[in-house]
Amino acid sequence: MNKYLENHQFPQDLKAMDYDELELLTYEIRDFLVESVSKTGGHLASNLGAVELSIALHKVFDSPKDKLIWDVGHQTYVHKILTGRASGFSGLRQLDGMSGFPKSKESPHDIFDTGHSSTSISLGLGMAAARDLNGEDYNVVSVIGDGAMTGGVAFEALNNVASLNSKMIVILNDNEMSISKNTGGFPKYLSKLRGSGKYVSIKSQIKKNVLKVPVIGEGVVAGMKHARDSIKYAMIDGIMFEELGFKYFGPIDGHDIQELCETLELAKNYHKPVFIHVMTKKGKGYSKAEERPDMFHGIGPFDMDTGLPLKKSSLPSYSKVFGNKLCEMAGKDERVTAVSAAMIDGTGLEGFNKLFPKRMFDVGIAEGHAVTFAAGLAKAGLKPYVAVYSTFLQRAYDQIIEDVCLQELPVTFCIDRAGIVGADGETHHGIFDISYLRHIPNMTIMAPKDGDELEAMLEYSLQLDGPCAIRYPRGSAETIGKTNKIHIGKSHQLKRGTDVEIWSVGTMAKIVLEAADILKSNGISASVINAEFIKPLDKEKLEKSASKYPLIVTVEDNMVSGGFGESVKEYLKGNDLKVINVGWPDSFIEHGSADELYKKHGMDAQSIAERIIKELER
Ligand SMILES: Cc1ncc(C[n+]2csc(CCOP(=O)(O)OP(=O)(O)O)c2C)c(N)n1
Repeated sequence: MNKYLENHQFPQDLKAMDYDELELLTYEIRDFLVESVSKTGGHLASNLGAVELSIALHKVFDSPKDKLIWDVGHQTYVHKILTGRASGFSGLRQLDGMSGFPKSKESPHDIFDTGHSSTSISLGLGMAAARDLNGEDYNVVSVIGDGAMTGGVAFEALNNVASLNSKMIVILNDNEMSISKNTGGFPKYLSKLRGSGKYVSIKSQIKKNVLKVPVIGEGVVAGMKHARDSIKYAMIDGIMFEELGFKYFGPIDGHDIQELCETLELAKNYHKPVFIHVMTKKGKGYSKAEERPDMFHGIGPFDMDTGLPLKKSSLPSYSKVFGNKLCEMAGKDERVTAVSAAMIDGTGLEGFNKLFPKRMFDVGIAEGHAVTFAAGLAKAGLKPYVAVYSTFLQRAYDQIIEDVCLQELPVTFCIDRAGIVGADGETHHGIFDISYLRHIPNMTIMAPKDGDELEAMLEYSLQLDGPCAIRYPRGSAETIGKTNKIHIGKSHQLKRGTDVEIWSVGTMAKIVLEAADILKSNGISASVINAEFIKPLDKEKLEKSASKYPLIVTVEDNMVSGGFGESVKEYLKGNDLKVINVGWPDSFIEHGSADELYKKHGMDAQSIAERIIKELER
């Protein structure tokens, strides 16, 4: 059935294939992608759009000697197929299975472990500069999407290209989409380039430009004789990329393999930085993904015929609870505004965007800017809510300190995907935020045990006149007992007990209550506290507990290092009791389901209970 996928060794066999065979290969790859991602879930639409580009790159370049660097890395499935990893797709994103992102430990063809956006040009430029210093000879190619190009880091790198002038190739994979429609001035500029119509023939323009180049000029022009006359390039003098020190080729059709290969050959032989603008269609070849590229950006297992997800929880997600509550608050308070860094849908703000479009600010993939922009809103009297995934807020650490906390501005960080996120793995787990926020002066940090408490905390945040963060996880919002009124720095007891006290942070309450049940069946009576506030600590309650229990255990979905538990330990230092901190260890946590990872790392109910039993036996 799979004539090419099964019977060839990639990438080497690509070199001998003609364009017709490569075309047939695109069909096999697309079928393979849709079928396997429908079973495992994953990033489908971006990969369907990058099939021809990935094939052309592996045909023209010699990976891993030549360095192919993929921005974000969610679009590397075809690259994985073409580097001998098709068989890994049955275990894609599963524990001990193949990662959904590039991993240098997985293959020498994966140059860098990526997951966060907009870094590929910086990395490529760094490698190109090192290559030149080392006197080596290989190509460096950075592939970046139009969404990722909205990130400031990408612009910093572009700015640096002119000073270094190292030979490298940047390929802009422009599908006019970030996760949803791309926004801002740069995408508008790209759309102008696409519609400029200033196409000129390859021969006259490239000859004109390339012949100026000593040493290689003649050779390149000779090579061009093989290029088809039909290829068009827009070599528009004075366009932004040219001004930045690149030779600009494009826009070209990213689904025409021959056009791609011929352009890449030219770029390979060019002596200066080259910028190739490639037009692709997100979701190409699978109608459901072409119609809803946003939905198929990242999707769980789905039915191939209908395109509908196989599993759907009857409970709302935390993102949904947040989005709905913010709409309610915005209806009553005109100061309420929302800021997103290209993640309106993921953070549950699509309803807010519809109801309050003027108060919804999507700033592009620009977390640092999002935070300072929110500081500006707050400074001018508004009440901004920055909805952002925990892992991506890492980008804005300095802005949080300098522009929000130092200024004591009432910006509320609604930190989604806090804790373990599962299949996206190392680059995406939100397990650092307590550690990177807790030590910042003026910051209040809360974590709800369930959806009702998330609503209560959001409501409470309205009256706070300073920086505040509310962290909540990926997934469905189950109700865990009753929700109390929120008071600054006040925790509440979820279960009474006499032998040990467990302080639970946020939604770990569910696992902690299960652990308490296991303890009970082992004759141990455990008190369970819902911390509610990570900062400030409920010092009064902690002091009482310290005099009552020989053992206090803290449980949080964050690194132990710098986490809530360490602040409890520090506060209770000198008391005659033991404090044990349960959280993620000092290592990067792999991909897998949340339940599997909790178990593997001693954070499931059974492991927590066993650890407590052992400790009490000592
Ligand atoms: C710093 C950071 N913020 C947000 C994201 C989430 N994210 C992953 S892919 C993506 C859109 C990327 O768009 P583009 O680069 O155009 O690639 P496409 O998926 O359209 O091929 C976003 C916002 C991220 N990976 N990194």
